[in-house]
Amino acid sequence: MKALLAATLQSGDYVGFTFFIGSMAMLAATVFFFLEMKSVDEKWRTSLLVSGLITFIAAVHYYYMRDYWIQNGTSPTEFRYIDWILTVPLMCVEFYLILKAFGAKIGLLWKMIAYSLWMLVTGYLGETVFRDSSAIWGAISTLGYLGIFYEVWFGSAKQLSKNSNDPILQRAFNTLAWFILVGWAIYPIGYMAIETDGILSGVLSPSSLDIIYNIGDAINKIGFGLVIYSLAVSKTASPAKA
Ligand SMILES: *C/C=C(C)/C=C/C=C(C)/C=C/C1=C(C)CCCC1(C)C
Repeated sequence: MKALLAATLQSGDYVGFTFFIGSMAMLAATVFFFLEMKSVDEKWRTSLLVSGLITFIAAVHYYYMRDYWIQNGTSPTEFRYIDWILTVPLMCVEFYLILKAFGAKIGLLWKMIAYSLWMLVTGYLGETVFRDSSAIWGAISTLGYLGIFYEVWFGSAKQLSKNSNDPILQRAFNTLAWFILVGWAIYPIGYMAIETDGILSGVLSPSSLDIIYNIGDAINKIGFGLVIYSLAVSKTASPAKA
């Protein structure tokens, strides 16, 4: 029987490194967000709770993913997408929560969740069942991504933020919108590294897929949470407007 799985992390296994770093970073971020809940105004606690849940769900999945990687040396695709299908909708909830005070309707949340489910289900199909046509499924998946992108850059979410007349909220909203544009764009690059069929598979080694996804997760899940945290702290210090 193998003792500690951790003992089998080999030197030079950079993908394995990022799985280990990722799981600790998610855990640390979770503790931080949960503990900080008590230091912000009551109406921001749910937002911080959701930030902590996002990194918590990721921490648990990273725990499984790193073992999977160590044992099999292949992508833990199922754990990856189960993680995303829980955490990405929660990121949509974050948008909804900060815009709620300015009149966001629940329909906006459902629309964003529908886009993200479309993006992730079709992305999963492209990585697994229809791997031979991963490029087509990647393109179909990108439509969902564009839907979310449109919502926060030009659509009703953007409009609500604009009309809020609240510079603190607008700053946070705009930063989150940049996360969607730049941070989320990291993922399709990883996807294009898919072995043999990926558009970038000639340039990127297949193992870059997991490294790129892991970097994307760290930036987006922890970064997103920190933006929410700093919004909550600023609003607690100057609660005047909403
Ligand atoms: C915490 C996890 C996050 C923020 C995951 C985000 C994932 C994406 C934005 C994935 C996007 C994809 C495409 C736009 C096309 C190719 C397939 C995907 C699923 C990798």
